[in-house]
Formats: sequence, C-alpha cells, structure tokens
Amino acid sequence: MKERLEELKQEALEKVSKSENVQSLKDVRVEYLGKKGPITEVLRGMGKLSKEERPVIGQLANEVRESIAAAIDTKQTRLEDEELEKQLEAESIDVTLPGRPVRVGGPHLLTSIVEEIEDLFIGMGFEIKEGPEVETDYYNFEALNLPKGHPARDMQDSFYITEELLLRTHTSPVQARTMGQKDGNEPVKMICPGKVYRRDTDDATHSHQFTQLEGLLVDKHVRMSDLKGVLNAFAKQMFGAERDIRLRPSFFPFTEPSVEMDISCKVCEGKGCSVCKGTGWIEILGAGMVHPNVLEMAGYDPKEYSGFAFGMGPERIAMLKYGVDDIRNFYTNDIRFLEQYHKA
Ligand code: 2NL
Repeated sequence: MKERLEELKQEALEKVSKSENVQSLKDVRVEYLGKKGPITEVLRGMGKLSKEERPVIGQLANEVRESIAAAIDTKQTRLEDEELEKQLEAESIDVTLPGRPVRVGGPHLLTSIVEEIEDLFIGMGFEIKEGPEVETDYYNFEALNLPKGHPARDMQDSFYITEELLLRTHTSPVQARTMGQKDGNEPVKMICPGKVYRRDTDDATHSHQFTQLEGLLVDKHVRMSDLKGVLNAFAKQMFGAERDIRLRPSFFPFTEPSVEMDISCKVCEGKGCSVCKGTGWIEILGAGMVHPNVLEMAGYDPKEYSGFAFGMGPERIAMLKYGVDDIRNFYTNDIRFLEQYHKA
C-alpha cells in the first residue's frame, strides 16, 4: 500500500507539472482527489490492515493527498497569474495615440440673440418672466382689449385646443398675468421672451411657430418719452451707436397711442438701398402706451398708473443683424447654417 501511495503521488505531481491550463489542473484534482479517486480507494481498503499498520498508512495517505493538493494550488495560482498577465497584455492601452476629436457645438443663433436682448434689458433693470404656451382665450385676447368678435383677432388666427384654450399668439398674456398679480398698486418692469404660434403658411418670412420678446413697464407717471429713451438705448446697444431711431404712428389694440420703431439702415446709412427698400429705414418693433382698458382689466387705476409696452420678433432681429434671408433657417436645423453663428 505504501508503494501504491508513493506511486500515485509521483503520477499526480507529474500531471500537475505538465498541466498548461487551469482546466487540465481541475481534471487532475478530480482524478486524484475526487470521491471516486485512487486515494479514497486506498483509504477504503484500510479495514483489511492490521491495527499497527492502519495509522501509518492513514497518515501517509493524508500526506500524499495534501502534497498533491498543495502542488495543484501552487500551480493554479501561477497559471491564473499568467492568464491575467496575458489578458492585460492584450488589452493594454497605448496612451500615446492621439485622441478622437470631439465635435463642439454651441448655442442656436436664436438662443444667442434672445440672451443678448435679455442682457440689455436686465442692464436697464427689467426682470425676465415666462408663462404658459397653452393659454386661455381670456389672457391671450380679452385681457388685451381684444374682445370676442374683435376684427384684430383675424390677424392672429391660432391653433385652438378648445373654444377657450389655444396656443398663445403672442407673449402678451405673460404680461397680463404678471400685472394681474400686483393688486393694482405695484410697478411692473419686465420682459418676456418665448415661443408663440399663429395659423400661418410657412414661407421665407412666416413661420407658424416663432419667437416673440415683449417688454412692459407700468408705474406712476410713465410717459411716451420713457418708452422712446428705453427703445433708443436698446437699438444703439443692439445695432450700433451710430444707428438713429424713428417712431411712426401705428395701431395695436392693446396700446394707445401705438408706434412702430425703425432704425436707420446700416447698409446705405439712410440713403436708400435694397435692404431698406429705398427708404433708409428698417422696421424693428412695435410699441405704445398701454391701453387704459388693459390696465383696468389687470386691476390698475388708469388715472393713477400708466405704462409702455413693446414687442419684437427675435428672428427678425437676427435676420437683420446677420443678413439671414429665410426665417425657416431657424427651424430646419441645417448644421451648415447653425455652425456659422456659434461665435455670434
Ligand atoms: C409687434 C408689436 C407689441 C405690445 C406688443 C403689449 C402688452 C401688454 C399691453 C400692451 Cl400686456 N402692449 N404688447 C404692445 C405694442 C406692440 O408688439 O410688432 N410685435 C412683434
């Protein structure tokens, strides 16, 4: 039995040293140390031995088993280390390779323009307000002196959700809501940029969805000259100190009197060219003194309070400032168009 155990030990150790991967080591382990292996078999046959022999063979069998197990463990650790080494070698990263270029984007031209205008008005003490794009008929029309059946509603045909709910046709409802929150005894000094919607057929100068930016100042003793001063400051900062402005009489249902503001043409410096259609002036925005009915509906006493308001289309401002000839460029997301203005 002694010899048999020695023989098994030699055999097993040889197989361990010949194993070249973890799997074949596992096979050796099962073959020699498993329940059906030869060492277990030797131990099972110990009943036939004498009392004196039994502990000697038992101890030897355990020693053989332990030395085989130790050899397998040592080899297994080595093989696993080698495999890890190989894997690390195969997956190594060459940090000296140049990186993949990342395409850097930038704000949309419209975003830049709106932010530029916001900054100008923040500099004059205006706050920025936002409101819902799905509006009630009341705030979109009624509160702005456009009662049901008013002919001026035709020019602002909209997308209706119900009889009383629609996509706002201008940002004015944000101003009507803000005034309404003041209990008729606090000043308002705000601008509100945002998306607006009209039932229009898209072409080079029309879009069914576009951006508006309106401003409102309500306080005691607000006069037309305040409006002119603010708009003049805006025009000069936005388009250049050498620009002149002029106000022409106009009509809006929510202001009285109403005006339209032009800036002198930069291309011909007022002489008349194709950009200004020979007039020397370019229309920029509409404005006026808030209609007493609008003040009254918002809870202000028009004898005590007055205000001015204005509205402009940031797309139009961007088109004039950068010579964009088709409003659809803002919405079709052609990267070749957008990229040109990343530093605008
Ligand atoms: C334009 C003209 C304008 C207003 C907007 C306004 C708002 C309130 C009261 C009075 Cl709450 N007025 N907004 C006034 C005059 C003109 O917009 O051509 N926009 C593109």
